[in-house]
Amino acid sequence: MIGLRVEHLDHPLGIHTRAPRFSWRLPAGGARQVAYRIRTSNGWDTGRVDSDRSVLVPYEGPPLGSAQRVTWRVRVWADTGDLGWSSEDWFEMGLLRADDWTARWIQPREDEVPPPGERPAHLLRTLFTVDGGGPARLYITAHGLYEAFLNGVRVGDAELTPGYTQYASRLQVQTYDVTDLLRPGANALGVVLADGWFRGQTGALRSADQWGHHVALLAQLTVDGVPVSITGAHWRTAPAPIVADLIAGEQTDLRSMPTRWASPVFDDAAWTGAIGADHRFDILTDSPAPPVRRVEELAPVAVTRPAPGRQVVDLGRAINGWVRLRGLGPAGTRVVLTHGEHLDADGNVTTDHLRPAFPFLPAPLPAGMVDAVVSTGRPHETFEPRRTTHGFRYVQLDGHAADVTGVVVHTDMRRTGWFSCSDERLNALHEAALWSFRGNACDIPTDCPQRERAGWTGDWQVFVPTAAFLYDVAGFATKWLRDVAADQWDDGTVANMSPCPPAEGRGSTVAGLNGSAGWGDAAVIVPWELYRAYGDERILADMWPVMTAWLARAARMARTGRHPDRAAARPTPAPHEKHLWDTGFHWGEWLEPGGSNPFSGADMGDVATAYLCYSAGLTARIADILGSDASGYRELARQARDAWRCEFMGTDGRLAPDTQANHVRALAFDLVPAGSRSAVAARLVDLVRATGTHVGTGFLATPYLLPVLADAGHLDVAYDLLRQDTEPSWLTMIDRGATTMWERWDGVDASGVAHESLNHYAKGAVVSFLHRYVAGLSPVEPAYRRFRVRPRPGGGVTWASAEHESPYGRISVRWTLADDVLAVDITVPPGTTAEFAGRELAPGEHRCAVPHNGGKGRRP
Ligand code: RAM
Repeated sequence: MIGLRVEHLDHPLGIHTRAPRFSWRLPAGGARQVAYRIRTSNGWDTGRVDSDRSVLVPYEGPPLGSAQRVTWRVRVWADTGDLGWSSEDWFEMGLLRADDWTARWIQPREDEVPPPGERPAHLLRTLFTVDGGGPARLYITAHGLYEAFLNGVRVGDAELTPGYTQYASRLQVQTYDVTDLLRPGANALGVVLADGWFRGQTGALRSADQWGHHVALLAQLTVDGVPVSITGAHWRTAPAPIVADLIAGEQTDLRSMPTRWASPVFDDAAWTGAIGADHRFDILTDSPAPPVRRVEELAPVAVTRPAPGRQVVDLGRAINGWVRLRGLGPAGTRVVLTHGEHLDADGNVTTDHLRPAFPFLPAPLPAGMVDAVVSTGRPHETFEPRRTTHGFRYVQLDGHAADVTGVVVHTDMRRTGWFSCSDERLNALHEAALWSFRGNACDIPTDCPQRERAGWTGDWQVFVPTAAFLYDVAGFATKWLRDVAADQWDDGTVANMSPCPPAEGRGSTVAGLNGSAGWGDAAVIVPWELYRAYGDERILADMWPVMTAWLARAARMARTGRHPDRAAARPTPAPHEKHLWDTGFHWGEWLEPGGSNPFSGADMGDVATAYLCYSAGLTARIADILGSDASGYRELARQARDAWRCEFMGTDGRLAPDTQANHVRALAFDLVPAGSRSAVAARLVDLVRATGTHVGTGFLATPYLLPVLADAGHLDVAYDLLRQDTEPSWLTMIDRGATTMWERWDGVDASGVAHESLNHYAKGAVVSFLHRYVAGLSPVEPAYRRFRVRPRPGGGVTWASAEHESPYGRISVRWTLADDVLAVDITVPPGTTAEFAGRELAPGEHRCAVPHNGGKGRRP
């Protein structure tokens, strides 16, 4: 057996899950599992279990204790015979109880706290001795961002720890194996503590101090399970010569950085004692996700000198992360780094399009993303700002021309999806969507990596199926959903973003913007998509209270309120209005070309009622899976659908509003009667053709546009839209040089001026069409246990291929079209079944050929 995993991680260290789930894969070949047996080092033995289950099998052994390390193996019997025992894998528990901590919270002395963006990081250190050497662990977390060093050596390679969560109720602790960093005798533990999300600027409002006014640290180092170093009043602290803020940037004068400050020999007599702090232990938790890491480095592709003393470095693509500088110049040389996604007409970096602007502010807020460093003049010196992040492609260096390496930073997820085809522009589009996701997966799924960097629910909801094809997002999305749950209001409102900083949540001046349809529905749609991609039922169970409270709120709002326009037009409510959700704030189709402004109070009942129907329907299916009563949700979906029809579908079958988005939703969410589908699709085609075959949808309907056209027999129109290259269209972005997806269709306009974010993955959800229709690979049963291969050639594409590393193993589909014959190579992993051209394919390699009518779109 291969690919042994615990939860969604490779041998996790420090988990809190009391019943971790085991997964394994069968070696490639034709096998199907018929039985398994799991044995753990703490005495759990399942014996032979006749079952084909190999994904997420829960541990049911003796209760697991704090810091307990467990090894496990699995033996599998397949239809081809006994496959024997796997090699050994392990997991280790974290500190599960508050009283496992003897460490106390500490904070550095801060007599005066400068304004956000200008605050120094702090150095904290302690000395301790060890005499014997057993396994050593560092359990550590912070209010702010910590970076730990043992005897001067950096602990681990995780970045931006402890990660971004709803700190009011969830704070992650990392567990590191530090056995190899300790030495007999004196040891020093040092920590750099910066503001991070906890206290630094967050979101478009640039709010700071969202969870507290002071940074703080909690750390406990154990050898053989016994604490040998803990945070407490004996720690020494000093401000660091580093000013760091996630949004503003990081500035340092390397000449002022004490050398060897994290080693035992350093004299910290001039530092001050740490202050004890009274922070919570009961909210400490683990992370179900892999950590953020430096995952890739990029060499510059071009360097220009638009002005004296200035150079502009082009990394060739937009990323999230930072740069590493070498060659910092003679002592005292200062270089200022301005990061951005776009150049102005003179070739300088511009961030004007990224500055948050609001009607209630006199001027747009600063874009930030400016770093600066002053050199010591020492050879081989480097600068790497690890306490900030930037969304950028270009970096402008003023003052000195240092050597630049781009550092790509995001959650270190496993890549699981690939696509390519004969059309290079479609490949470029796929690459842009992929990199937009990579640019927005920095511990949480963000809308954009430069402007507000917030975990907007709607953006992730529309993109999660695409992301789950490209990367293993199971742990990453689970972590985020825990914050969605933590952020939910008592009345069921789901916050716009998670983690939701208090300045944007309940009780804030913008509280009323939370709870929008299509955004809050992430509480239903994201768990559902994770279930589909990974077969994870527990996430459905965990999110059940959240999704049902969200639906109860929507149903209640539908029942109790009326949109003023409707009330004016129809003083007596029609009976169906009890299930029409037309009140509250909604982003609506958001950024729909020519669409209504959500702040105008326009009626968004068509969008909201459609989502009520869709989410209620999904919740009914989830109830079936969990063995709960689905009938109420099925009924709610039916009532919402009827209300939608009564209100938005005329007796002549025409839909209002007469927009692409409304027609797309009607088809995607099954809102119209079966007999009307083809007429609705025909009208959608008319609407598309009336715009000269241009996409007219905004955020919500865009992912469904091409699929509904293809499913309704208009594959040619779907391809025409996909390949359209005049604005608005996807390929306009590619032709204008986009390396990530833009927030707006006119992100860079015809005259080369940038508007808003150039790195928003939402519109990139179109690449699911490449996976599922062009290459033709889509899941039928959870975790791709059963999948469909149905290539839909068109648009002049002569070959396409997709690969997906599913929980059962690697699926691959590759087709070529020649002489009206579609030749398809399919790899079906062990334990799965593929559907192709009306046949069922067993595990193994298959080569199939079917007649094809020259790409006109009939099924092969
Ligand atoms: C924008 C964000 C996000 C979107 C919301 C409604 O500011 O960038 O993409 O979901 O607004």
